[in-house]
Amino acid sequence: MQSRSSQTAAFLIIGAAALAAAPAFADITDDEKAAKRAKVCAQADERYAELFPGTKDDGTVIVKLYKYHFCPGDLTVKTGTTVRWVNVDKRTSHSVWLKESKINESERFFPEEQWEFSFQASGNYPYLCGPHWENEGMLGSVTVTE
Ligand SMILES: [Cu+2]
Repeated sequence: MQSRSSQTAAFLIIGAAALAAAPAFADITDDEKAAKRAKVCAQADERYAELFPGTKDDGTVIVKLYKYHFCPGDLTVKTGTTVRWVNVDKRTSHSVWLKESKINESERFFPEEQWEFSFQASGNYPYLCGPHWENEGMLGSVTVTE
């Protein structure tokens, strides 16, 4: 039988590993972040093509959600454009929250689900994923032009 002290030691080690893992996104340089984003977003494009083959271009702009990234992270569209956020992850649910614009957070949406918003006024719309912005840095922005 394990002694109480070895159980405590094991618990502390797990705790330290969790702490070390949590803010990993903040410890890498901007160049490393950009390289990681490019890699993740290339995978997201492949996932989208697999999951939604032959999707017609109806003028809606697609943002994929994959591995704690919005792909693309920053987007510029014209007034009146609908943006569709599509979760192409395998397990993780996400949300889209245009918090600074005082627009309610979307429902959490699961792999292969989506959420849309039509931008009717020009401006800059930063947004975040409710469950992942803080620990994973899952953030994006839409710039809407006239
Ligand atoms: Cu998320």
